[in-house]
Amino acid sequence: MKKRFLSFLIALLSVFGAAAPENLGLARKPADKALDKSKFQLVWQDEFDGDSVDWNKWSYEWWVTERRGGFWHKDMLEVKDGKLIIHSECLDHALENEYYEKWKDEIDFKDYKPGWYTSQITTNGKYEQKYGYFEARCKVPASTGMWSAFWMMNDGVYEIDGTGNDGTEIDVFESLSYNLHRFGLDTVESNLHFDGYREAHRYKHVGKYLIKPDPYADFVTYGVEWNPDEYIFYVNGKETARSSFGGVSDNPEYLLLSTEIAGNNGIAEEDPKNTGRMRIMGDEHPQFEIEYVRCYQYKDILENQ
Ligand SMILES: [Ca+2]
Ligand SMILES: [Ca+2]
Repeated sequence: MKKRFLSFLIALLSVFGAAAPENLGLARKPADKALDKSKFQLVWQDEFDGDSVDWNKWSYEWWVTERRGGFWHKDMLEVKDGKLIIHSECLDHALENEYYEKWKDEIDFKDYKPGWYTSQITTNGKYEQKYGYFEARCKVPASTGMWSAFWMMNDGVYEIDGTGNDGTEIDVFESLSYNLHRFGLDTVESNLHFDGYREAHRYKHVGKYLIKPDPYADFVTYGVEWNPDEYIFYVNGKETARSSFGGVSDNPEYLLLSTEIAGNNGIAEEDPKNTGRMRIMGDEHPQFEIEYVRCYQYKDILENQ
């Protein structure tokens, strides 16, 4: 009996042992390899030191109002105490759309309705960069169903050519996993996407990480190094994962910071992994707080320009 149980246990372990942790959706601890910042030079930054968003650096305007289970609205952005804050709040009335006349004829245009409001901000049209090191220091909202991210994009992401060379969505980090982990551990993750978001869409889950201190309670530094060979992801200056999946993007990309709400058609409902209803965990006004965003370029590249 004992022996049979032992062989069962060994069989079970070999099944789990055969799969990489990320394929099982399990979190892993960041590796210890430190980022070498000496090879970079700071070329763009926002420390959020003012009392409003610097619209010379950032852009809000987009025809997208409804986003999953909530709405993106400019009024949910605030710069205060040296930080950019993306607020999230459930409102019993629709906010006004200052871009209504401009965007109302877009195919997917939707009016604002009562519900969960949050926001996004991007450097699209203001700043983009090819290769380098990109870093943000932030604290993500501790709420099931809230999905905050620091990510990079360009229009080439939608071009279908079987590679990510023309553009890859680089998700430096995403907070998809608050209170969703089966062992009660909160994680963040990094992902890559290219060739649009329909049939040809290709995607790699680069990694999922347990981080100390808790990224849902404390500020954490997230970064990605991007060069012609690969993307290298960092948390608090330590390497977490690297990938060249699908070929590395060789087009300049812009930055985005955003929060999305679980659900569909503007109705907040289930969290992204269908583990339960949208739940605000102890805070009715969750905040995605960003201390700074900094972009660095390789000194080698700058010297050869
Ligand atoms: Ca700051
Ligand atoms: Ca492509």
